[in-house]
Amino acid sequence: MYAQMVETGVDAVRTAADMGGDERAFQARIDADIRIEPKDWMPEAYRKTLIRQMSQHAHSEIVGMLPEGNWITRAPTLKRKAILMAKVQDEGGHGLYLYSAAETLGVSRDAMTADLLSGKAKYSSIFNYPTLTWADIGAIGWLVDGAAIMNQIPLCRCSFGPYARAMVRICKEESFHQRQGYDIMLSLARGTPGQKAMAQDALDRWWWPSLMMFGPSDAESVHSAQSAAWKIKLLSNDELRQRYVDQTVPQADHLGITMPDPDLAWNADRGHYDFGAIDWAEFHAVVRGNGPCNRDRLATRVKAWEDGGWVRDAAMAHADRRAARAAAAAA
Ligand code: BYC
Repeated sequence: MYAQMVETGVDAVRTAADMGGDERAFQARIDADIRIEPKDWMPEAYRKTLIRQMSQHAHSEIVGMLPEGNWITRAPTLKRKAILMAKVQDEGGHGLYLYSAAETLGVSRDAMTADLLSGKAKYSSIFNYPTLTWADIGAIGWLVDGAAIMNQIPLCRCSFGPYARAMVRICKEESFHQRQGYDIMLSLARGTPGQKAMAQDALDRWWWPSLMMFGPSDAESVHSAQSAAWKIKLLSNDELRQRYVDQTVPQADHLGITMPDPDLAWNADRGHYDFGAIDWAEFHAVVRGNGPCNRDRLATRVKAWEDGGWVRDAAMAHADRRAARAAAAAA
């Protein structure tokens, strides 16, 4: 089993035989649903897995601000603009909670940022697609935040305390985001034929990438088995994807628009919707950096980092002066 996993690149799941005393006690706590906190002993691989997932998650929130930020200046009404600004700001906040939660594992914010800007760290594939029309803002809220909630509600019960706690607030905000997106879609779907066509076009372009957000199929997922054993993942990629399809199809029906999938059909025996094959070649191309907007997204983040250099320098100079004054006063 282990050899096979190494050959296929799948993480080997640790068994009791592989574990020393500390690790057995750690796994027993996980099995008993006791949260792990930053100062508790933890296996190095658990720490690394969390840093990988949490930092990717934080990067996704920060990069996720870009496709929607693109429409702030062009929102159709003042009210829609105010709502969109608040949403994009929330995403920035989510990134910051998640970076802080990851820092409790001993990694610095600078190191995580450097990995994002160098292209070493991943972020969600979904943010490498362009927002071509206002309907895309509706589709992102409805579909992308909808997928995010489906994936993140279970994370509120994951084994690592700071991650689980950060997710509680994030999920509440995502739920508002999802509703605002659906509200945009509803207005368009009930609008002129041209507006309804715009809503349909956005669904056509965002549906398949949103299914890809859940990651590779369970058979291909490298980290799932070990992450499930550690209760970082409570539901598998395919389970979450299926729940998402089941939840979202009736919402599209209510809008009166059509899912771009001829194979989509209710399967009464399974009690779930069957759906068509995902284009995994597209997913892998996007994750490897060759999606429609990967280069643009990264270039924008790098520029923002460089343009913000003077702010960081000023903040550091101020902190240094205050520290020097405090030291002088204490002497
Ligand atoms: N895109 O073994 P697997 C948001 C990678 S933010 C890119 O299944 P795992 C929002 C995966 O990282 C949404 N890469 O991995 C923000 C791994 O590569 P590495 C972000 C992906 O970790 C603003 C490899 O493929 N949500 O919603 O067990 C506005 C093998 O995959 C993707 C989170 O980050 C992808 N879609 O499971 C609006 C949630 N999928 O690391 C909305 C937290 C997989 O070995 N993360 N990969 O190089 C998770 O739940 C899990 O990390 C995943 C993947 C389910 C995503």
